Amino acid sequence: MRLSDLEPYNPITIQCHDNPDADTISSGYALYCYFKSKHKKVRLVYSGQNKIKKMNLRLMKEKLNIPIKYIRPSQSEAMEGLLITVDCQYGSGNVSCLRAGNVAVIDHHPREKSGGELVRIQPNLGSCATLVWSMLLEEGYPVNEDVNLGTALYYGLYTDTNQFSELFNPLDMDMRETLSFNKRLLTQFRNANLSLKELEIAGIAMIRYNYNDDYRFAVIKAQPCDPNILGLISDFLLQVEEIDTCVVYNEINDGYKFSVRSCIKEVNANEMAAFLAEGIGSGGGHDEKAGGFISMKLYEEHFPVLHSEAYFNNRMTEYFQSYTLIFANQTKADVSGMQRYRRLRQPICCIKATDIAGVGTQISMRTDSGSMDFQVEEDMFFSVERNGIIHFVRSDFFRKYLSDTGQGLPKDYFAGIQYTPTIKNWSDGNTYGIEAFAKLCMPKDTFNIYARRLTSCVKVFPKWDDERYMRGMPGDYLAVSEDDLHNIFIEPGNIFGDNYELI
Ligand SMILES: [Mn+2]
Repeated sequence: MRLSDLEPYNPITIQCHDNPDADTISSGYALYCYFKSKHKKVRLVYSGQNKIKKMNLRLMKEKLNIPIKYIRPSQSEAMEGLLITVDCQYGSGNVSCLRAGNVAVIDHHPREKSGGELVRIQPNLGSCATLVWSMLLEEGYPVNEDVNLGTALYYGLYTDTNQFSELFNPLDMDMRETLSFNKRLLTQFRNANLSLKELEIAGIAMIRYNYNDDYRFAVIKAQPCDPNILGLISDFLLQVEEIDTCVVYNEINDGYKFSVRSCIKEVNANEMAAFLAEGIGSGGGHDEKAGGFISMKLYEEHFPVLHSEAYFNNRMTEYFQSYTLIFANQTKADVSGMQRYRRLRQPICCIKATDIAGVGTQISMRTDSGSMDFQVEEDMFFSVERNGIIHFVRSDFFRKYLSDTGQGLPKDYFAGIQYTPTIKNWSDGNTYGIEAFAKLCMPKDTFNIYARRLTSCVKVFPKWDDERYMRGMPGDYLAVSEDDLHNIFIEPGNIFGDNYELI
């Protein structure tokens, strides 16, 4: 669904979720601006038991002139025209149900109900603000001419991603860098983020930790509060000597919002967050900081009688029991039970860093499957697979196994993924499509491996990097180079058949 699909309707009511936060307000406001520009009769409303009280939100409303109005849940006569729920889904527990003939949903939470034509849900985005921003751009709306709107959207993303620390989606990053916003106002909002009550909640939460000494993790449940407190507590917890990883969560907006932290190289927080939310929500982030959201409805369907504290503790334990570790430097692979494969001569996208910019330039490469930030060095190479996975390729490896075909990237190379990979050059501020620098390379057929399909999770610290592991899940392949049994690595299952053939 695009915004232009909603233009036939008039009047239009935009509804934020109850107990609105900065994200729902900014997303609603952006829609308000859009439909105003289309000369619609628009209202921006919220309902529920509580009116907006928090100082940062009151400031936001006031300083940015956001015309959001409170309406009582009881006074809801059937809505004329169209009702759009934003940052929430019509019929969910966190949004008072206003009666309406036509309903549209724009949200970044896990989908709770199927059906509905006027629905746009992208649960992997850090904020709903990002989703609305991208929808405005789709219609050519001049977002950057309106600093108030830019400030609102920026603050929406800022608060929904724990001050950007849990932000990981490439589109979120693009928005963060592109918006024009008022810095002074943001500082003001930021410094009115917490109330004294929330200070107390943070303090109480910290003394009620749950500690697992087998796996050195802590779990904390906080009372309902600003989600930024979850990040604050979890950052603090990691400084405790006995704690390696932690999850801090609370119940908010009809679900559980949580922050995850890890300070050990054996656990990437983003994977732990995804594991905690698997099947009932969404989670992600970075190696050290990540977060997520679990839908209450889906949680109750899956775990009707399980207390949330038990869920998080069990699930953390399961996480630690779910994988085996391989340190390739110290391990000579046992290839019995493995089969021999030849790497097919399938072209692969490669990039030479100095083709992008001069040595020393700061670069960000972004795809659906992650991002890579680096400083350009002489003789530095990357490969980007069709599914968006980026690998750093050592130059001696590049020369030994790959040759440049001299051709550009075929148009359909990234056809299977959503976000078309980009490269950002931080010295000139420009963003480019990856194809501008891509070399289509061909593997030399000198590369044979032993491999076996995994039936459980394995983390391999490869020979060339004992700080970062490659993770293999059931269905992926554990692979070993034929000529070096210490060269152990993971090949993703979904593209293994395209890249290798049995010898
Ligand atoms: Mn949100």
